[in-house]
Amino acid sequence: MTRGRFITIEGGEGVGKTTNVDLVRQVLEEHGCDVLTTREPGGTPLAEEIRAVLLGPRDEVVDPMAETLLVFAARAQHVATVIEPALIAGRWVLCERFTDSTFAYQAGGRGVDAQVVAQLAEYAHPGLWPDLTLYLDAPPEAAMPRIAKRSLDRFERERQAFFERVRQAYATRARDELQIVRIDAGRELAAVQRDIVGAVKRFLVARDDP
Ligand code: Z5A
Repeated sequence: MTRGRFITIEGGEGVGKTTNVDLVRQVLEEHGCDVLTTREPGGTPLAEEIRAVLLGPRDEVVDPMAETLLVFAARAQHVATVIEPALIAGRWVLCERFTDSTFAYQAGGRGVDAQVVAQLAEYAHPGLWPDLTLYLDAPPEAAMPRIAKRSLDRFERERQAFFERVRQAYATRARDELQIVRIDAGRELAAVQRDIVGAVKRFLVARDDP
């Protein structure tokens, strides 16, 4: 059985991650891939409970390391019970957000040491990194108005400076990690989707399966 591939979709609030999951799934399925879609934080009953704890607005200030450990607790459960078994079974896993989000939000946004995030990642998902990451990038001033009408979670209530640090951390990851493909998501949806389809098709052509 050939191991499946792990594809993630990353980016800030309102850049179009959820909007484009079905599109990516469709392109993969047209190529004969058996696709499992999932998300973080979440993807299992326990991890979804941790998601609710993380996202719910609260009066208490949340310590950045406590937040980081909660993210990784959810991720360890998700990887062990959903992602790894699917990959071993030859399925392709398409996940909204993964550890690049932790580099962006907890290291970039909150100031947690990126080396600590890297170490925790090796404990939570040893040897597992995405084969392809579609990084949808748009300035917060373009993306935030898209979600302005819904009730905002604890992260979405942060200030502009926080989102700028998150975006900067994503930019650093995209520069350093070859599997990350940056897509300009500040444009109209049709243009964004053209680039997403192109990136996925290039990955499919380049993959080295027998
Ligand atoms: N978090 C963290 O801190 N650390 C971690 O390690 C992880 C997560 C994994 C929840 O994530 C939070 O968890 C997240 C970081 C933190 N922060 N927040 N908030 P989430 O993925 O559930 O939350 P999100 O990023 O806020 O989701 P979102 O706001 O729904 O963004 P999206 O999925 O990228 O956007 P969308 O729902 O696809 O689109 C939003 C609207 O824009 C919708 O009406 C679309 O029709 C519209 N849209 C989409 N694309 C376009 C274009 N191109 N033009 C115009 N309109 C568009």
